[in-house]
Formats: sequence, C-alpha cells, structure tokens
Amino acid sequence: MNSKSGQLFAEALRYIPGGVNSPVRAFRAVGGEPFFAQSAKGAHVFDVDGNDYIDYVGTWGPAILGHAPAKIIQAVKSAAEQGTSFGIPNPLEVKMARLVCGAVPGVQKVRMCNSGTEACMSAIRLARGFTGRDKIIKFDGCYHGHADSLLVKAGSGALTFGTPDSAGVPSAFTQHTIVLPFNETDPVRAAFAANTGQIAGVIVEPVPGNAGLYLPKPGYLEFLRDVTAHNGSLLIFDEVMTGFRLAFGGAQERFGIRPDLSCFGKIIGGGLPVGAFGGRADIMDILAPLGPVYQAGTLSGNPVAMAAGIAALEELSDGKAYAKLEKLGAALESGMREAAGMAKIPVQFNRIGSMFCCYFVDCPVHNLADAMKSDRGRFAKYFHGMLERGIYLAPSQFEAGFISTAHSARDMEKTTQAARNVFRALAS
Ligand code: KE4
Repeated sequence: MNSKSGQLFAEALRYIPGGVNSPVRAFRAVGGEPFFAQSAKGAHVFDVDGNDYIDYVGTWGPAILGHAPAKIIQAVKSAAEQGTSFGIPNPLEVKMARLVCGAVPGVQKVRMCNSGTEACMSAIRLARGFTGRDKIIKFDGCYHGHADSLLVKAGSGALTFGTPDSAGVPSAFTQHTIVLPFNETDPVRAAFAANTGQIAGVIVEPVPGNAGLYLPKPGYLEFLRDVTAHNGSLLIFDEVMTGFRLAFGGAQERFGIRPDLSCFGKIIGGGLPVGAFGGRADIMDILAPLGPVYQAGTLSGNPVAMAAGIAALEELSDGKAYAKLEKLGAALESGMREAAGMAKIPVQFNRIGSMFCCYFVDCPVHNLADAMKSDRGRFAKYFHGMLERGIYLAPSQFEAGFISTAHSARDMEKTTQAARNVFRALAS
C-alpha cells in the first residue's frame, strides 16, 4: 500500500506490536491494513489520505456526541490552561462524582480511575473484599477489560483473535472465575448451588456489546438481581459501554434494575482516558483510605479528563439526545433490514437505542453461541464493501456499532443505500 496510511502502518509495525495500541484496530479480523486517522469531526473521521468516512465506531463508544464537540474541546482547553494534572483533590472531581451519583440509580458513591479495565478489576476486588468470598461469575462473550481474572472466554478483541483465554494468565488467577452462558438461568442456579457461600459477585454487561450486540431476554436481568441477592452475592453491572449510552442513567435506568456496583468508562471521559466504579455507599466505603480494599491511580480524577467528561455528561443530562439517538437508530434498523430483505441474504440486525450489530446468520442471536454462527467471511466482505463506500464500521463481527447525535437522517440513508449495494453484491 503506497498510501500515507500504508507508509505509517509499515513504520508502526517496526515500533508497535501489530502496529496498533489495541488489537482490534489492526483489521486482522477483516483483512487488509488499517487506515490512519488524521482528524475527526461530528459523525466523520478523515484519514491521512484525505478519505472521509461516516463513523459508526465512535472511538468504541465515547463519541456519543460525535467527534470534537465544541463544548468538550473548549472545556479541555480551559482546564489544560489551569494545569494538566495535580495529583491533589480538585473541584472537577467533586462535580463529576456528583453528576454520576445524580444520574445513575444504583450509585451512591463513585471512584474515578483511568480505563474500563481498571474499573471492572477494582469492582471485582471490592466485591471480594466486601463479601470475603473469592469466586466470580462472568458470562461467555462478555468483555470486562484485560485484567487477568476476567480474560476467560472474553469478548471483543480476545474473541476476535480466538484468544478468549489469553496466554500469560496462570490458571491460579482464573480458578475463581466461573463462566456461564448469557441469557440462561439454570447454569446460574447450578453454579450458586455448587458454590454455596463462595460467590462474591456476578459481573455482567447488561446488554452484551462485545460479541457483536445481543439483548437480555425479558426478565433475565431481574433474575440475576434476585439470584445474587438471595445468595448474598453482589450484582455488578459493567456499564463501560452502556453507561450514559442507553439512557442518562444507563442500562440500569432503562431496565429498572439496581445493581450493587457499576463500572463506567468511555462516554464519561468525553474521549479522554477515564473509568469509574461506584455503587452502594456501604460497599464503596471499604475502599482505601477508609477501609482495607486498596485501589489507586496517579491520574485518576485528572482535571482535563474530568472537564471533558463533565462537558459530555452536562450535554446529555436533559435527555434529549436519547430521543434523537432512538429515531436515528430506528431509521438505520429499518433501512438495513429492508436492504437485507431486498438482497435475500440472511442478516440478523440487532439494535437497542444507538447500539447495533449486523450478523450474517439466519437465526436470531441471543448469546455467544448464536453469534459464533455468523459467517465471518461474509462480514469481512460487508465491512470492506461499506468502507469503500465511505462507511466505517467496527473491523470485527464481535463489536457493536454506535450512532452519535452528530449523525443525521441523511447519514442513515447513505448508510442503508451503501448496504443495499453491498448486500446485493454479497448475494451474487
Ligand atoms: P477499556 O479498558 O478498554 O477502557 O475498557 C474495557 C471494557 C470494559 N467493559 C466493557 C463492556 C467494554 O466494552 C470495554 C472495552 N470495549 C472495547 C470495545 N468493545 C474497547 C476497544 C478496544 O479494546 O480497543
């Protein structure tokens, strides 16, 4: 590739493993080489060769307001001029904590960190410290970051590369991790019966977005709430992706569930590195410096990142964004379904709000096993066909797509028109 992206990728490969700082960006699941982003604005990303794409990756979720919203950029500039990091309590941390606690039903206290991985890792440690128990239940295909004990049948990039159980993780680190199929109740009941008094918590993506996207069956989240409460275990919602995405109060507001702990990331950073975990005050208060569960971070609550996140949350707080996102999502869904019907190819288009996924399979997708039936060769052709038409989707079947408030009805039309052409080509 003699493009500028090609030249940059060749150089990147000399210094960075796989040429990327996060595996899923490498296009290895879909073939070809990644383009290099020069800039991004609104619903568009622009690569170093001047190509313009309608972007449905949205930097993997944070860009719910589109790229470089003026209010976030202004907030970052103003904060940076005051100093980029203090390592000292600062007013923006208090404002962010007040916003999160005010928005999310299950969060009475919250601790900032620097990534979703840190948030989930810390929530697990807190659950173990609070209950005095060691075992954790997670679900196959769900991804909670790359902490050792959670890299078991994990989704996202781990699933993409067929390494759901990463090398370098001693079995001793995962012996307390029980992995169960999502959307099923009997395996959960059986796990609790076989490990009475030993399960600290259940961590779940309330809407799994790391094996593509599939939805909890009606009553499933309520079941998890009840079975954990009944067994003295904690329910941990990993809302790194769904938090402030599916509603201002996240999936827990949308589904009316109150977990004991919740994890956040992505949107609350406004595009900068932020993670957070929060929940019941009686649990959070055993965290250092108050209690025996240690957790820390040099740049946690960093004023520039807080300013970006606060600007994002303040923009979302009146709830109007979610009505617009629902309207755009519904338009995309109907257009994509119509395109697949016209081409007569088997497509499952799953969507909730502004999150979506297109599987190439002729059965509904409710869990990882269903998702694995998708024709990944066909997905790769779909990905490149859409990219050639100026539509950038996640370069893996096992990722969700994201619509932002910067997308327009016209963008939905362009996208579904491109899909009509691509699906027709796939059918032939
Ligand atoms: P980070 O450590 O990447 O900030 O967050 C980990 C994480 C935790 N929980 C959920 C539900 C997540 O979706 C993620 C990260 N999501 C992936 C995309 N599916 C990040 C993209 C990447 O790994 O490059």
